[in-house]
Amino acid sequence: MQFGVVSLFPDMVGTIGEFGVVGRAQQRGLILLATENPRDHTDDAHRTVDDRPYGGGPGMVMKFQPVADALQAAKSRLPAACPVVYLSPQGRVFDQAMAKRFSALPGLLLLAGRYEGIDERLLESHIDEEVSLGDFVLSGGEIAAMAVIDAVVRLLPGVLGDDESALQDSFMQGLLDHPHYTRPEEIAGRRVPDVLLSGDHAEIAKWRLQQALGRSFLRRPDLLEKLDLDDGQRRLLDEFLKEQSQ
Ligand code: 4FM
Repeated sequence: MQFGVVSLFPDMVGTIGEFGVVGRAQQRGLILLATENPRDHTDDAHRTVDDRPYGGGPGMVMKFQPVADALQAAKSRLPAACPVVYLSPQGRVFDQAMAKRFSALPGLLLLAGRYEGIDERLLESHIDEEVSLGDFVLSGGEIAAMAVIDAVVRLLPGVLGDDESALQDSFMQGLLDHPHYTRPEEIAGRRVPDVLLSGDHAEIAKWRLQQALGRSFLRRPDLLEKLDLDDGQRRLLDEFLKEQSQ
């Protein structure tokens, strides 16, 4: 899969390809990451990419032309029909389902803005989808673009090993993950739950599902409401809540 990112800080975006899962995916040729800087699409001596907002007020707005030209240049080096995604708090909230949808595409072109925003006419003429990581304000879209790329890359075939890909299951099922433990068995009087030491893999799987259901109910009831629990899951959750209340 090919990713393009239009950003005034291309070196920042490039660092995602240096580490961990995404780094390995890039080394192995499973993804291509290319950046395009609007500043390289200016023709004045100061290489101006921003201007004052019409109507006044504080801050600056990204100029139409350098961003439009950078998007065009990035597009020309990506597969045809790559959607252009703008990262901003005004967008639809990113989730695992959106990551999965993006992961089926041949490529994705992400626009990371800076300053107070981009000229609205860019949204109308050049942007297919506006996406938000959540209800908070970053200093620019780069970290959001990097988060989207990271979440998408881990879903691409062959990127995660067999061990790692099992880890996807919990959130992929729409639930929070279960608790994790490693050695030693006891830390300051806190013991690893007995079931995890039992070697009974069916019981362990049941306990993990129960923990995932219970934590989702307590911390993220919105996630559980989207699911249609079967009788077995319902019973596990009821049992969790009964034990919780004792
Ligand atoms: C976006 C700053 C555009 C400047 C931002 C411009 C954000 C978020 C975010 C800040 N992006 N989810 N939340 N961006 O805060 O995606 Cl021009």
